[in-house]
Order: sequence, then C-alpha cells, then structure tokens
Amino acid sequence: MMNISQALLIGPIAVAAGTASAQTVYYPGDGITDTTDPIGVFGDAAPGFGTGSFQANGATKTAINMSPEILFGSGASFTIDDIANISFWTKQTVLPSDPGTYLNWYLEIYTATEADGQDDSWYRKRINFEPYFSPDLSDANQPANSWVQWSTDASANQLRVFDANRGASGSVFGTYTDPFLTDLQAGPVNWSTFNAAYSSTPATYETDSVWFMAISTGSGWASGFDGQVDGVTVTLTNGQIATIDFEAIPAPGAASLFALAGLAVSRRRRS
Ligand SMILES: [Ca+2]
Repeated sequence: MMNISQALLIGPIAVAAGTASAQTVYYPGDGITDTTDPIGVFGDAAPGFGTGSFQANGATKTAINMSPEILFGSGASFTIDDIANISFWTKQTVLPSDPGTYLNWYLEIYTATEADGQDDSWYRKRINFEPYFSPDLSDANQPANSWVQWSTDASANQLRVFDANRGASGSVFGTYTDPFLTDLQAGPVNWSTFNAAYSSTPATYETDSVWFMAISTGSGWASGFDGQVDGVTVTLTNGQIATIDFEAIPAPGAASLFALAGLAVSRRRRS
C-alpha cells in the first residue's frame, strides 16, 4: 500500500485551513491513484463538474485517493462524526436489471491508526460504500448513459456502508441490510443487528480521524469495467464543503503543452 502514502504526500497547492469551500481538479496521471490510472474523458462531465470525467481503464483496479488536506487544505482534519455528507457521480452503459451484479465505482474511507491496540490493520477502520447495495437501486433511479449521483445521506441513491472486518467469521463484503453512515455516527455499532453475517462485538467509528478516502474499482472485476466517475463532494457538519472535479487533459495539441510544462499545473485548486 505504499503508493497511497506516496500519493498523499504529493499534495496540491494548499489553501488556508478553514476555507469554507474549496475545489480540487484531478487529471489522470496526477499521482493521486494507487495502482493504475483511470482514463480521462473529454466533453462528458457530471452536472456542475467541468467538461471532463474519468473512465475506468477496463483492465486493472484504480483507487483515486483523497486526504483531508487535499480536500480542505494544509493542516485540515475531520472525524467520521464531522461528515455531513459525501456524494459522487457515476455514469454507466448498463442498468441495474442487466444480468450480473451492478458493479460501479465505490467509496472507501480509511481512518488513522491510534496507539491503543484497537486498529484493524495498517489502518484503524475501513468502511465501504458500494452503489449496488443502495436501497434505491432500480432502472428508474440509475438509468443507463446518464449521470447518477450517489450520496451517504438520505437523499436519492443513498449508500449503505459496510466494514468487511466485522464479519462473524471471516470478512463480509457488504449485505443488502447494512446500515447507513448516520448509524455509525450514532455510537458503537453492533453489526449483528443489521445482518447475522456480522459480529455482535460493538465497533466504534464516530471519533476516528479520517486518514484518507478513495473512489475505487474492485481488483476482482476491474477487467472489462468501463464506468465513468466525476464530482466528489464532501460536506462537513461545520459547513465546510470540498469538491474534487475529475477532468481529462484536453485536445492533443494542448496535451503537448501540458507535457512541456511538466504537468506542474495539472492539479489546481480553485477556491
Ligand atoms: Ca469533471
């Protein structure tokens, strides 16, 4: 996992912590991904998020990493409890009713390790939000060839959350009765009350500090997956809002200019 810390160290130009609203633009090849890069799609963007988007590379897993400092500027940090909402947009050529699992870009949050012996692994907790577990999943809510916004709050296309480390025996990578983010913010979680596949030993998330988030494809199904993703928005309970806009490096002529500039301007923060 060393690529993650490397990616997070390549920070964008910082804005002052406490900025009410900040936007960061990611381009393919920015060094923001663990494993392999997505493909930049020019001329097809989620509403309000520029002119381009990212498309899965159709070959191998991509994880697009976002730290609190990338989102909100130097020195920024927030806990699970501080999250009011996280949303992102996807676009697919398939419908939920098409044969096979409705695979899609998904959100992960890793929390920072602490010195109390309660860490699950090289991270403290890892929670996942997979679109196909959404109670709103339907062909009407996720039409093909349209941008669809997924959200952790109770708006349309709400995402359930799972913690694979909470299985009663072995890892459990989500169920259709999993809780929502607000359930993890309400206090210690007895996962067995949501599904018998999970442990009854309570797990606490609310005070954990977010280490980084990722928008990812799965290593087991990245081959052949060509879905698009754009427009991540993180809203905190203190009113701060950070967005990440995925963009393509424009036309071939302009691309050479970017190359000449050493891609030094490839990740720009607007505020
Ligand atoms: Ca975009």
